[in-house]
Amino acid sequence: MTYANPLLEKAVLEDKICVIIPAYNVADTIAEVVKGAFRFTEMVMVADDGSGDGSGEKALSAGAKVIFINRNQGKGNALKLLFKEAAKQGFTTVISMDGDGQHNPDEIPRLIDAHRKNPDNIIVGSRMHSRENIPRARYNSMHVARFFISLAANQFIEDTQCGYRVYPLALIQRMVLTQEKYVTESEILIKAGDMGAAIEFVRIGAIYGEIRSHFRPVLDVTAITAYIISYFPLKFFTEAVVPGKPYTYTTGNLRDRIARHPLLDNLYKVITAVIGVPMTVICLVAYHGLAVLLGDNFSSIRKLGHGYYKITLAALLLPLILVIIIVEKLLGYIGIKSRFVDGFILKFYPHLWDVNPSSE
Ligand SMILES: Nc1nc2c(ncn2[C@@H]2O[C@H](COP(=O)(O)OP(=O)(O)OP(=O)(O)O)[C@@H](O)[C@H]2O)c(=O)[nH]1
Ligand SMILES: [Mg+2]
Repeated sequence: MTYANPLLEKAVLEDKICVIIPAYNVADTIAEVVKGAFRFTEMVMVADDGSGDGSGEKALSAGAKVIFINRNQGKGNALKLLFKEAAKQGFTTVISMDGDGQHNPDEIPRLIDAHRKNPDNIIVGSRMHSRENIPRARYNSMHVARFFISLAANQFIEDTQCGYRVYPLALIQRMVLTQEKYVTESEILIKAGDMGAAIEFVRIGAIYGEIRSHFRPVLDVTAITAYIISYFPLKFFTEAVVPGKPYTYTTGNLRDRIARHPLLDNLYKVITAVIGVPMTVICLVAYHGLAVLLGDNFSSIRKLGHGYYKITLAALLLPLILVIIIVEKLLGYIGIKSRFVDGFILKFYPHLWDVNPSSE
């Protein structure tokens, strides 16, 4: 095997890093991605999730170890299987990447560099600096998601929706992953950040264009949003009554226990979405009222230094955004192009966090 950089070879072998790729109907691109990854790692593992186009076979011929899953069960399930398999084989860190050609393997060394500087951190590729290369609706949903995920994770994460990441497996093993499909990756960031782990970003290229996506803008964005909203009540209840405690996630906490039962999990998501707006107002009252008695409650919000009102506003405006998006879509059908929502999102979902200094 040849390595682009001989020093890297040593780094990879010492750190026991492997590349993992969840794959679903990516036969056109997977072999190139696997071969590209092999330039920097000694092991590439692919989870072929019931693809009907021979993706798994293509990955096998390119030299990857392939886990074949009979029936399609989503990206989250594939990632969880890959984490387990990597740990079983003695790897301590994994680099996850997409198999559809959106992640350039030549950027692996930059991720490994960041990992070597801070081996306990999660490193996430960020595409948010290249807004012009990202479809408008996708960029808007990424911008809103990052506001709420950063809030739950107690730090700014520039791109919360990118699957090109470095995960220390010891950190992953400290959390119970309860969500599926595209929600799992958001769940990981929220739980890691809310346990006190640092999440860094490394800027990478944003590759869109002709690439086919399985991401369903309405259903998958709704699923991610529903989980984030359902994560908040326990976090902010804890923060409201326990001063100086910004990190609230503990393995198998009440939210995890609710998620053990899919029906209960969905019911809880519906209830928290419905009571979301009044809860935000109750939190506002507790933020000011209980502070008189408890001092530094809601410490994750207090340490941002912007007060509570920007967060209240962002939460309260979420339903309005949905309405504006629907109206803009309808206007589009009769030939009227409106981009009002873009400015609205930029204004009301601001960047409130200090940036982790080791990030680019
Ligand atoms: N194993 C598995 N992998 C999946 C599944 N859905 C998507 N993937 C893989 O996850 C990666 C990202 O999937 P995409 O559907 O492109 O989602 P995305 O990149 O977040 O969305 P876009 O930005 O719209 O491309 C690709 O490598 C897919 O093959 C799935 O159901 N099972
Ligand atoms: Mg994609």
